[in-house]
Amino acid sequence: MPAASRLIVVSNRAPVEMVRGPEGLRAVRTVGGLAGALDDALRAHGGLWIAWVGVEAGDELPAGTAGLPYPIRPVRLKEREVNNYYAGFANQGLWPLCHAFPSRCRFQANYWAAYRHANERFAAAVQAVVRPRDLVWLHDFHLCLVPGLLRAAGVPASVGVFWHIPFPPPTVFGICRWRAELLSGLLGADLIAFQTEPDVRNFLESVRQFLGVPVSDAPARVRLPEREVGVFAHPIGIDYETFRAHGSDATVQTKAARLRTTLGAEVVMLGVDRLDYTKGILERLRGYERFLERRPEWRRRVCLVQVAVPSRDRLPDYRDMKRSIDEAVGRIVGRFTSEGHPPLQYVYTALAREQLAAYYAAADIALVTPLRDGMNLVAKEYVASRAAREDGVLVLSEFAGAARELREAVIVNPYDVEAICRGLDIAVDMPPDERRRRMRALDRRVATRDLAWWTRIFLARLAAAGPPAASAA
Ligand code: GDG
Repeated sequence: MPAASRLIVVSNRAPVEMVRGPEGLRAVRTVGGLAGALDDALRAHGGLWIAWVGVEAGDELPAGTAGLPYPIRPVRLKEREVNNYYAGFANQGLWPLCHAFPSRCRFQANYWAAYRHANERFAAAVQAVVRPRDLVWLHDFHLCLVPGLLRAAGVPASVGVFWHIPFPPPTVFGICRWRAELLSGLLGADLIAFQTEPDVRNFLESVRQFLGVPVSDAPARVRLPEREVGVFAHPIGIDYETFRAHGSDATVQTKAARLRTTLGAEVVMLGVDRLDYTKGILERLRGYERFLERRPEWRRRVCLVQVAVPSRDRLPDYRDMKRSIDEAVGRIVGRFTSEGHPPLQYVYTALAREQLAAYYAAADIALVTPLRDGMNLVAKEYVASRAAREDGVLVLSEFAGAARELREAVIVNPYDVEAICRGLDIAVDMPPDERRRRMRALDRRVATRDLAWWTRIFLARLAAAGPPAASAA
């Protein structure tokens, strides 16, 4: 890699958030695995991060802000722009579309105009700092038009995109009337990576159908008249060592033991999700309710802890879903509490990292049953947290990207209440030997394909995919 090559990470949200306090604006570090991995890559390459930081900030948050080893260039967006671009086109258009919930999609012309405008802002921010040979790494569905804008401006850097969420089949993607613009925008990149092979196939098929551009499968690529765009499946990993270390940390273990005593259950089950309809929380609760109906002997002995992190709660779909979940929780607790033991604990808040680690450590069974998910990091984090102990059962949706790698999990169809219930039967009845065998196999995969592996491979491919100036030397 050329020495002069810097890494420019571009994402909708930054690894810091500006918070207004009594002394004015303050930058607070947001926790998250992705930021941690990119920190290392940014330290190694040198570079910066371009993102929207929540409120108006200056032109640059210098290295050292909130402990970050690199500067952040905030993209300025007005509140109304954010509402229409982010809450509107991204969260009410592309998010349900890509997760195959077409009836939830709201595609409005003012949302699209704001999306275009915001993408122009992001592209301008890149253009203001980019130098020949830089590697520009764009993240996710908020920025589809940025690669096309950079290409049109003749930016001499390698441009790569990682798409974190699923890419739907053309029958679904085609519902969006701006499908051609979105695809053409993405094809401004040199390299586009998705979580799984089916996402790659869906993307290539959409390009073929809606743009009439030839595509090839092996290796996957789009054959534009003047150049090729590399496409590949690259499942995101987690910061394995940190989660593994947490899992055997004495303080975490003490907290986990205390948690188990409070819950008073022989078997602890755990769900951890952003409160989002794609995560299948309601369907999971129904499956659990069915399990308690069918296996009365377990009512006194089991407790499901469902952690739901508040998310997008100003959107009507999210508020309705929250109400339905509250009702289901009330019903299950009301129906099945016996001798003062409720078989369900519902935690509607974001937990501190160490507290989350204690929940992972306390859980005999993790229920990760999204209706559709790009990958699902919770599944991998649970495995890493239980690895040292070689015990624990993962019940995993067949529609999570993670199911393609984590085949030793108990795989269920999250739309089928009976299937979830059967999955829970298998999990509670699984003998220790089988639990160990499966957990070891899961652990091996999560350990080898960790976040550092993921970053390294993506950046190596990006450096090789770009214009000659970027891949030379
Ligand atoms: C998108 C895609 C893809 C959760 N609760 C708490 C908490 N978390 C952390 C988890 C995990 C992360 O949030 C959630 O990651 P997921 O992968 O499950 O889901 P999305 O947020 O939808 O992420 C997804 C991912 O991008 C990466 O490519 O896997 O498919 O949708 O890391 O640990 N963290 C803390 N407290 C909580 O209460 N601190």
